[in-house]
Amino acid sequence: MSAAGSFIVFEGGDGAGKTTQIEALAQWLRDAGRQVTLTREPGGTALGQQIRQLLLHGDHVEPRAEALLFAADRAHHVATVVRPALERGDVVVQDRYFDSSVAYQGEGRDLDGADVLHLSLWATRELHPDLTVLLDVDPSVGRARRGDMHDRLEREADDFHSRVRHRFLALAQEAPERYLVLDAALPREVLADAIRERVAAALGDPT
Ligand code: Z5A
Repeated sequence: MSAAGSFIVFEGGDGAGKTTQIEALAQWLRDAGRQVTLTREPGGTALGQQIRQLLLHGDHVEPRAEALLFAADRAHHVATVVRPALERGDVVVQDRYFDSSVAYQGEGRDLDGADVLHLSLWATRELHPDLTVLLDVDPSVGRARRGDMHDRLEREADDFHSRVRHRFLALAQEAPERYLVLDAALPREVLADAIRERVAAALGDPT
């Protein structure tokens, strides 16, 4: 598990509002006197930035190579950023983690989800989040919010994004005690309040 600190992950489809909610949560935690590490995958390290560029803005990548590159980013990120922060006692608030691999590569790319998860567990020496906030978004809503900016995965068809969405929901149903699932169409402040309430309970009230 996550040693001294706490590990909170945000997941969901593109345009779900993860960045918006992560920033609000991090500010609230800092105002409450918590040390926060805000990070993301892919791209939470210098090496990860290069992997991110290849994955999201490069040419075609074969599905198995794609899964391995996300796992390589994760292995380096967890070892050099996330675990050290947790060992310091930080609250790590992270945009995407291994559920994204299971949903996008396992379901979207039609690889074996168990294989994809196993790869991430190996890469991270089995570091699980303490809490995963899943912002559940209809792909058409997410697409409308994103506007004209489309990376390599965002350009995939609606069917791909629907399968990804349902895999995220299935993962949350398998372990409901470790997830907070919210309708991403709710107003920003309603979502922020619900997230704060759950995080406060998970951290033993940081205020
Ligand atoms: N990926 C993968 O395949 N496998 C993996 O293992 C991992 C990732 C880790 C990373 O994209 C891509 O990598 C992602 C999955 C894949 N691609 N796809 N497809 P990213 O990290 O660059 O971006 P993203 O995760 O797709 O998020 P995003 O598009 O940046 O959106 P967001 O962070 O979830 O949302 P936002 O930026 O906070 O909000 C989007 C807009 O909506 C913005 O204008 C907000 O003002 C607005 N917004 C936010 N909340 C609301 C509410 N509640 N109501 C109305 N409007 C709102």
